[in-house]
Amino acid sequence: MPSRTSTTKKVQKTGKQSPIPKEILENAFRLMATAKAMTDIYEANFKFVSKYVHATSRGHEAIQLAVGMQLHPQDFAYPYYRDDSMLLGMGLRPYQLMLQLMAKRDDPFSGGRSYYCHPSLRDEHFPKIPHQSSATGMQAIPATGAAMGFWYHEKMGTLPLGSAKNGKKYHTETVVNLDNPYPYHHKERKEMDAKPGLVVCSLGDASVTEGEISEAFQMAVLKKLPILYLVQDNGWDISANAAETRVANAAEYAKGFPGLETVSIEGNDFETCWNTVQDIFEKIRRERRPFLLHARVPLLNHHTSGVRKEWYRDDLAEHAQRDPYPILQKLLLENGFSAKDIQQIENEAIKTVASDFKLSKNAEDPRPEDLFTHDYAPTPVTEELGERSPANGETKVMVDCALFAIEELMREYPDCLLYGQDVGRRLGGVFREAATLAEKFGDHRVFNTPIQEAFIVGSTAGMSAVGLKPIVEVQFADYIWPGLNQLFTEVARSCYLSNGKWPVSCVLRVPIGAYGSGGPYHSSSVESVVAQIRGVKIAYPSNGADLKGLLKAAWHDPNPVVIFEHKGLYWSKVPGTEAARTVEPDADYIIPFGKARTALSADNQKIEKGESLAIITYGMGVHWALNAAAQFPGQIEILDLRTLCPLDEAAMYEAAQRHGKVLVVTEEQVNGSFAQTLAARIQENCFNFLDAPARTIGAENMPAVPLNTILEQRMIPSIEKVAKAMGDLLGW
Ligand SMILES: Cc1ncc(C[n+]2csc(CCOP(=O)(O)OP(=O)(O)O)c2C)c(N)n1
Ligand SMILES: [Mg+2]
Repeated sequence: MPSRTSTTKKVQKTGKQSPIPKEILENAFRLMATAKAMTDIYEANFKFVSKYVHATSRGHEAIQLAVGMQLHPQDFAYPYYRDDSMLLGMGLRPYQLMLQLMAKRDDPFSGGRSYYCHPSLRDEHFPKIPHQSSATGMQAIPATGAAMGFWYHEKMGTLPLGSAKNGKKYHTETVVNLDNPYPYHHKERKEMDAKPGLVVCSLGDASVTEGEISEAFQMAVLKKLPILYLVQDNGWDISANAAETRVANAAEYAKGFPGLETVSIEGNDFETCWNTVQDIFEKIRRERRPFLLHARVPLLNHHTSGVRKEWYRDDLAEHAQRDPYPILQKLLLENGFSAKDIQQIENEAIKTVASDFKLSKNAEDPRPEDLFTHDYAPTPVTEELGERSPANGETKVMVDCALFAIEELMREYPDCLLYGQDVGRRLGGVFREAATLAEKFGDHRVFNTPIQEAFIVGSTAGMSAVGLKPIVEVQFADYIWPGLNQLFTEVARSCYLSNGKWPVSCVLRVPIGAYGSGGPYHSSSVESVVAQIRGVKIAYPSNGADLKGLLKAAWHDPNPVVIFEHKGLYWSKVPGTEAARTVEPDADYIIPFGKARTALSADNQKIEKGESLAIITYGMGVHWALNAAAQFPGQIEILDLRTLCPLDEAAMYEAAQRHGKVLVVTEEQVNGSFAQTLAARIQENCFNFLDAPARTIGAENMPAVPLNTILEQRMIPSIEKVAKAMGDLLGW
C-alpha cells in the first residue's frame, strides 16, 4: 500500500554524462530552440500578433518538454496557457499553434474561438487534450475527473478512450502530419502504448491558491487516482508575487493531502526534468496514485502580450541567469554534440518557425457562419419511443420513477455511474432517490463524494472525456452555487470551444423548489440562472412519467443536461400534486428534449368564443394551474414545457395564437425570471394575436423563501394566486 504521508524530495543532478539517449537530447533541443524562435518572432511582430492575447513558455521550456515528450496517446493532458513547449513536446508543429495565435479557421483546437495555447485535441496518434478554460486552476477538477474515469474503467474492467486496445474510433480526424519533424516518437512506442494511461494537470504556481484545487487534491488522494499535478513555479501571479499571495509553495501545500507524493525540482534543467518525469510517470502507470511535481522555473518572457515585464518586474536579471536554454546547450556539448551541430539545429528551428509564421498568416479566417456550429453535439434521441402508460403498469411516486430509470440505465450500460453527496450505500440519497443502487451495482458505480459541488459538477467533464456518462447530483438546488463555476467555465463551453471535439456528456440531478417549511436553504428555485448558461440542456418535469422519459433522454444526450426534480412532487407531498404520480413507463420509454406536453386542453367552444386562456408553465406550476383550472371549466389550456432548453417555442406560440391570452406560471421570483422572458418572447412573436398582455406570475421579489409558514405562503405562488391571475386575464 502506498504511504499515506506526503514526501517531498529534492532531486539533485547526478553525474556529468547524461543517461538520456542522444536522440532525445537532440529532439529536446530542437523543440526548445523552436519555442524560443516562436517567442522571438512573436516579439518581432508584436503589433500584429498581440491583436489577440498570448503568453509563451520562455523560461519554462525544460520541464514542459520533459512532460510533453513523455506523454502517449492513451494519456490525457490539461495544459495551461503558458504550455506551448509542452504542446511542441507532444508533437504539434509551430504552424498549428500559430493558427490559434492568429485565431484562424484551421486552428486545430478551437477553429479560431479561443486564445493561443488553449488546446483541445482528440486525435488517435496523440495524447488526448480535452478542453480547458482560461480560468486559472479550474482545469484541476476536470483533469482529476479524467483520472477518476481511469479509476472507474479499471474497477469495471472496461477500456478508456485512447487506450490502444479500445477499438472504438472516438477521435476526430488526424490534425497532425506525422511526417513533420516535430513529433517526438519513442522507439518503444508500441510497448508504451499498451501501458495504462495517466493524466497530467498543468498549473501555474499562483493558480494553486484557488479553492477548487483542494477539491481536486482531496479526490485524487481519496481514490488514489493516476494523475500528475505539474506546478510550474515562476514566483509570479501576474504582478503579485509569491510573498504576498501564498503561505506555502505547492509542494508544501500538498502536505495537507497525505498520499499525494510531492517532488520538488529545478525546472530549468532538462536532464533533471526528464529523469524526474520519467520516474514519476513510470510510478503512476504502475502504481496508480497521484503525484505533485513542483518545478521552479524562471519567467523570461512577459506575463502575456498585454502585460509587459518591464512595467513591474525587479528580478529580470536573476531570472535570466536561470535560463534553461544554455543549460541544455551545455548538456548537448557534454554529450557529443558540437557547437556547429547546435548552431545548425537552431538555424533549422528559426527557419521552420519563420516559414510556419508566414503560412499561418496567410491562412483563412473563420467565416461569420462558423459562429453557429457546435453549440451542442447532435443527440440520437429525436422522438418519443416506448410505452408511457403500459397496460399492466403500476402507479409510482415521481422519485421512484427516477430511481427506476437509473437502475435500468445502470443495468444496461457499464459506462453509467452515479455519484454525489450521500447517494451511496448507507442512505441512497437524502430523498432516497438513489436507494439500493449501491447495493445492486457496487460502491464503485454509486458512491458518496465529499461536500464538493465544484468537483461533483466539473469532474463530469473529465469523466466524459475518457468515454463515460456520469449521472451526478447536488443535494439541493440551494447548493448548486459552488458547482456553477465549473458548469459555466468547464462543462458548458467545452463542445463549442473545442469546435465540437469534446462535448461533455453528463446528467446533473438537482432537487429543487419549496415543499413546505423547507426554509431559505432548502426551498430555492434557480432555473433562471442555469438557463443563462448556454451549452447546457435543462429539463424540469412535473410528473413521474416525464421524469423517467427525460432522464433516459438526458443520459443518452452527448451534451450536459441539468434535470430539476421538484422535492414537493417527489412523493406528491404538497397538497394538490397527486397528478405527479403516474403509471411507470416501460424501460424503453424516452422523451426527446424540446417537446412540450398539453397537460389540460380547453373546449373548442370556449376557444372560439374568445373565453379561453393558455397557461405556459413547468414543474410545480403545472399542478397549481391544474387545480386552479377547476374554477374555469373548459377555459384553460395548460402547456407543460418539460424542458426549458431546448424550448418548445412552436408549442408556446401556437397556444398563444389559439387563445389570444397567455399566463406564464413560475415558482421563481418573477422579476427578471426565465418565465418572464417567455412572456416577452410571446409578446414579440405573437403580438398580433394577443387580446391581453402576456402575463407572468411567480414568487414575490424577495431574496429568499422564509422559514415561517405564513411568510413562505405569502412568498410563493399557490393554487389560489394562480386562479386569481387566471380570472383577471380571462376578464380582460
Ligand atoms: C479564475 C481566474 N482569475 C483570474 C484570472 C486572470 N489571470 C490570468 S493569468 C493570472 C496569473 C496566474 O499565475 P500563475 O498561475 O502562476 O501562472 P503564470 O502566468 O505565472 O505562468 C491571472 C490572475 C484568470 N485567468 N482566471
Ligand atoms: Mg506564476
